[in-house]
Amino acid sequence: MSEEIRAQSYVGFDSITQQIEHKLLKRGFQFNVIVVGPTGLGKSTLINTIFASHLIDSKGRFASDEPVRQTTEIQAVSHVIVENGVKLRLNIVDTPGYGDQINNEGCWDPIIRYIKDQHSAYLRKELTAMRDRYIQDTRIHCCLYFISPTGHSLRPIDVIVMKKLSEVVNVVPVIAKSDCLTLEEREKFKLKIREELLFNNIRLYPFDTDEDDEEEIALNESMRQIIPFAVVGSENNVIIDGKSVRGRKNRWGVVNVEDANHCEFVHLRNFLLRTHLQDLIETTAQIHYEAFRSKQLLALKEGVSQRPAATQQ
Ligand SMILES: Nc1nc2c(ncn2[C@@H]2O[C@H](COP(=O)(O)OP(=O)(O)OP(=O)(O)O)[C@@H](O)[C@H]2O)c(=O)[nH]1
Ligand SMILES: [Mg+2]
Repeated sequence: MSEEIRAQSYVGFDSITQQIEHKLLKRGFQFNVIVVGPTGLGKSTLINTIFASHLIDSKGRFASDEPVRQTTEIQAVSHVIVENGVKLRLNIVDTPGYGDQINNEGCWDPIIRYIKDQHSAYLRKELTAMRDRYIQDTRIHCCLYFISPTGHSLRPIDVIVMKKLSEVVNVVPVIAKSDCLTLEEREKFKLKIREELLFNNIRLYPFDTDEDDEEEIALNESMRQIIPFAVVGSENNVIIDGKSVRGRKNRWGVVNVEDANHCEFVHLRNFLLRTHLQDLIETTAQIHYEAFRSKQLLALKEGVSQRPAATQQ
């Protein structure tokens, strides 16, 4: 085709990408994260560290400057954060840590129930005759699972809870308080955890799909080489080389949370917000919610077909 003919036949549908972008920017995005794990491992602290610069309260100070308190109930907090005109509605669900009781049997039930309840609420809204144009999405897109920095192996309860969670949500494991481990201990522990996950047949996020191109598959593979992220959280700043940075002082020195040589906090934040945000949202809808939805609808259908004919109309 000559240039001239091509120019004449141009109708402009390639602008659809700008049209979509315009709509999406107006609508904004929703991202819901839950933190789960044994008590006192720094779940509340890490969440505040990830979104630290954004979670400024009305008095202009960091919202959680007050001392961290033990979390006693499942608690969802919403924030709207904006970067370069992109609006992200963030739901952060903090959960009480478990592990204090001698018998921890069933301690994960309220968390699984909470995640399923969000699927159920979405399904109900989807099934109403006059459904909303945009259903408010409270489905959990990512579950950060906190592993204790023992340096040995996963505890039986970690295996049970991660297995249960991975059936309903994207699970991303992190080694909490990794400043308690030396770099060698940390690497050994990570290998051990990966082995144990494999042994126990726990399939964690990210998943490769048929749609993924080579680049996406390579990115996922490189993430699997890092996961579980060895993180350090802090709500306070420390002075390093004359600069105030988010960090912790311990017996051996100072840890700069944002320094990739000190811990993998930045890798985790990039993974959640820069590289896998959209995929976490999509995977939730296409895999976890879809499985829930089809199970519910099939059960409903079976219920109907088992009812006596007279009551079926
Ligand atoms: N060394 C070290 N301490 C940390 C880290 N993160 C948090 N802490 C400390 O650990 C304590 C508990 O932190 P929280 O964030 O309350 O822990 P949590 O997991 O939310 O605890 P629960 O709500 O009781 O389940 C606090 O004193 C934190 O300062 C970390 O990365 N390294
Ligand atoms: Mg807490």
